[in-house]
Amino acid sequence: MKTKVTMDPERWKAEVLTKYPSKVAKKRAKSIVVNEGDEVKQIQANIRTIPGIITQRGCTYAGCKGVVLGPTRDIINLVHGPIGCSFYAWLTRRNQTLPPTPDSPNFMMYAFSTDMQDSNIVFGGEIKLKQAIREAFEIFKPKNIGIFSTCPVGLIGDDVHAVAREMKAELGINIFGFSCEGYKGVSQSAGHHIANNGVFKHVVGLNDTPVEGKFKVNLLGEYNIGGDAFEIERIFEKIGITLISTFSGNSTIDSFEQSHHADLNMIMCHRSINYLAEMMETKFGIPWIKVNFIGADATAKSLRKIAQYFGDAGLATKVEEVIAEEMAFVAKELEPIKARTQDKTAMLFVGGSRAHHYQELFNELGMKTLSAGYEFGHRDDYEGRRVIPTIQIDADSRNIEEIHVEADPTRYKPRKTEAELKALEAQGLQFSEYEGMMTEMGKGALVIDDISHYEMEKLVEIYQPDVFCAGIKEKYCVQKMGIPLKQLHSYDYGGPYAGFEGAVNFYKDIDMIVSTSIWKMVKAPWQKESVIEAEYAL
Ligand code: CFM
Repeated sequence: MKTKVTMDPERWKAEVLTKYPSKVAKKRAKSIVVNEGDEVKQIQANIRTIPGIITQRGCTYAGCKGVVLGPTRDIINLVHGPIGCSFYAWLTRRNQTLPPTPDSPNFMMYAFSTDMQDSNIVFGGEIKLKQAIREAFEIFKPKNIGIFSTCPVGLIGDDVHAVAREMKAELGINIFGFSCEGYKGVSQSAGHHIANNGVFKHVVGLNDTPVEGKFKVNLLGEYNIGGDAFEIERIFEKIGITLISTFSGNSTIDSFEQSHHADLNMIMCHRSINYLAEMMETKFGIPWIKVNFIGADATAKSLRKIAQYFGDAGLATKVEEVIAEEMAFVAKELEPIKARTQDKTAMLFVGGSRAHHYQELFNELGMKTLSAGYEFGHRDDYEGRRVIPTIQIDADSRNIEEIHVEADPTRYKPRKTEAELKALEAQGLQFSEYEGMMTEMGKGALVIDDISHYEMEKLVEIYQPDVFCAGIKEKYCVQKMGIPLKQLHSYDYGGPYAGFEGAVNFYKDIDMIVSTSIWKMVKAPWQKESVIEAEYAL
């Protein structure tokens, strides 16, 4: 077994910070925290990346168009902007969808853009936007069109909302706009919030036709990367849980319109969608709980929470039956793998929830998470929602509309009485709560927000994890350092990793990754043979 260099994490932090100019070091120091274990320390998050630092982050438009609305198939997501922004968002996120019939509306394989040119930037792009909407309507006859603003749209002042209203009246379909210009926030996180607001204002609750089912739920913050939603749907169907809508993996606008009929909202990715759950609770009276279907144990735990909430003996029995059956399969698959993965180490730097959720799967494999962080999580995603009242609202956050929501005069219906909620809480079911990543991480783990490329290289160099989890931008840099990288945004075209079958897929993939030394054997040409160097002679 290889011996690993271990450096005290506080020393690692101090050494890394010495390489920055003093002002930068002071700022970065607050975003790098050595986890205490019992007491959660404060971490700085959701602030601007320091110019010049290579960040993992994406833009606000990516969070709105790509992340939240991207996986919804029956809407034309029209990008108002230069073509590059569309190309960037075109099927790069690997969310899958399954239309019920071959001719059900599905526009996900297309990229729609107004393809703004210089003249549109100078003279305005609203006319071109209207033409694009008419053209898209004529060709595809969609029931819904969403307009997504890219940076220049905000800079020149095109009013996408006015265009949306005008075209909605002209064409008689639902059309709405998002002011999700890339620069609107410090990361994609702002785009999530803007998308939540838009979907809530323009879609949720439009269809009052009742939905059949005894246990009706919505799943929020599940985006069907690599088919995750299909596995979760399989489990729900097996149990008899009616999933009205997933925001937004394998989803339709039609299902969002009926989502207010659910009796429980479950949040997977807290960062991207907690706003919608809060607003639906205020307006319709639907309580929300935090769940996690990444990890077999976590899946079982989440299913038990659903059974506990509904308090139905038949449902509870069925849940236990399904867990027993699925876990028998999981345990059988895990056993031989765990012998190889036990005590190996991992690092996770992804988005705003997976860096936390995937630690569950590594725990199941007997692997230790040495370091983890989000690209754009907020303090509540690290420290738990209890810190929300203490988070200072800065100008960047104020930039994003907070919509005022009230109870719907006719449709608000509390799903449980106060006494019932209290009783459930006494049994350990937490409502409107997320405890964050840090409470579940070990003492001494390095928690780093918006990690810089330099910090990532230093982590890999010093701690030599057996696997580093991040995205495509990090992949080849880390692998060139001899450490395998597993993409947790796209799954490297593998997956699903959610639920029980997904957990087994993940065990197998990680087993292969940590059991090979191939990346250590790969040497760049200049590392194995002499090279000729030359200089310019002036
Ligand atoms: Fe939520 Fe996501 Fe994530 Fe996210 Fe994302 Fe994603 Fe992600 Mo890539 S919504 S925060 S903005 S779980 S696209 S499906 S994988 S960074 S950790």
